Amino acid sequence: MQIEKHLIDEYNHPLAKKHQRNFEHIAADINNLDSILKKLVAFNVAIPSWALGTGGTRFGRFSGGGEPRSLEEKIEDVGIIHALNRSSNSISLHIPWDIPDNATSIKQLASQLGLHFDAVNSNTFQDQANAAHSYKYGSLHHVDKLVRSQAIEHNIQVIDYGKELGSKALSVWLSDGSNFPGQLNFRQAFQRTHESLQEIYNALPNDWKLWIEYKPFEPNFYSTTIGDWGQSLLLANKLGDKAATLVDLGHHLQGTNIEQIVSLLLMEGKLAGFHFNDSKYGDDDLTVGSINPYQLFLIFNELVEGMDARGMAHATAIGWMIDASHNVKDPMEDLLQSVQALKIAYAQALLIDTKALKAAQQDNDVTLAQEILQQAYRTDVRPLIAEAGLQAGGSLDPIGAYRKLEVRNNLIKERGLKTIATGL
Ligand code: RM4
Ligand code: MN
Ligand code: MN
Repeated sequence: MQIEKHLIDEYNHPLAKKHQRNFEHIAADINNLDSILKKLVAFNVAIPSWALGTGGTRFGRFSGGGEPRSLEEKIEDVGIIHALNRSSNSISLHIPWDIPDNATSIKQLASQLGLHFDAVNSNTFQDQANAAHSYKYGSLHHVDKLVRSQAIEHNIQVIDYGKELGSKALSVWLSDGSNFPGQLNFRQAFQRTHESLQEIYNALPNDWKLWIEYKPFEPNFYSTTIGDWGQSLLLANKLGDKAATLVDLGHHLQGTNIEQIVSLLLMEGKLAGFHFNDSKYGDDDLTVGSINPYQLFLIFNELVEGMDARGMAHATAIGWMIDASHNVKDPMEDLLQSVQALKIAYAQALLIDTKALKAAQQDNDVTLAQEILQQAYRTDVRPLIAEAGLQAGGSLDPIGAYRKLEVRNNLIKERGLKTIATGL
């Protein structure tokens, strides 16, 4: 299924007047309106191939209908999301959940829909059918060289798939760790991980990056071999310029100051990008901005400030991606909500009066500094997002349009009620 542009225009039409009123109201107070709108139009967030189906927990999974049955159908779903919001122009593949058997036709389908391929993700946290060795006790950190070699080979194969599709980064998340004290020698596990990553790094094309993700716990509950940003950064520094740290918002212990981590990684030129989601307790993989939108805004504040300080192009200098799991919502509605939340946080960060903030910091005027940040955060920027979407050819209200056009019902008719997508 594809959404034709005229259907979006027809949907927008009756909403246009009200939008214009709201937009003019906010626009009146913004000096650099054009530049903000341009940045919002340029901003795109990659959709993970594993998040287009219903997610589950270890207790169960309640699939919805019309889930994509193949990689082609996943790409079509991203095409629908992108047609509605014009801010989701790429897809990130997880292999082997989504193997691009025929790269040429896959690429062609994607480009017809205005999409390209973001980072490719390897998977050494599950055993694959017919694999010679098991990852029960880890992969790149494993005590057995044969297991490590199998995991290294897999990563190199993922790079090869990515090359065919035009990806420019390999994203590695390891579940390697230990469940009980005494199980592992931390130092040696880390050194083996470094050696394994070095082999993978050596296989990267020159214009590629290696993104190293960290996570404090789960599926291992005592230690994770790349457990935090310090460990990831240590590896990235040892490996070289092509390696950097990937921040998944759900991969921190409660109360962690993620925005400070982001600021320092940016300062070091070592922020690879993001897996956006939200969480209340752990790696909950909830809709972006659904639990703690203020934290998201503070992260975007650091991003805008830190990227501007280094002269980086916001839209392209790092990887922007969602990593979420939709257990009770329609995955596409959830993804539309997530992208919308990201654009809201970004727009609010762009509104911050940076000059005044710097002066307040210099004067140790704590109250004023907070006022300046919250002035931006408390601005309803939704008319700006709607205007940017409209200018880019999308819908004034992506979820409203998705529902009005009965996308899910159409997909159920096309694919059936009991389809199950590969993924989380
Ligand atoms: C992990 C991590 C990875 C993702 C897997 C599916 O918790 O967030 O990025 O690939 O889940
Ligand atoms: Mn992740
Ligand atoms: Mn995760």
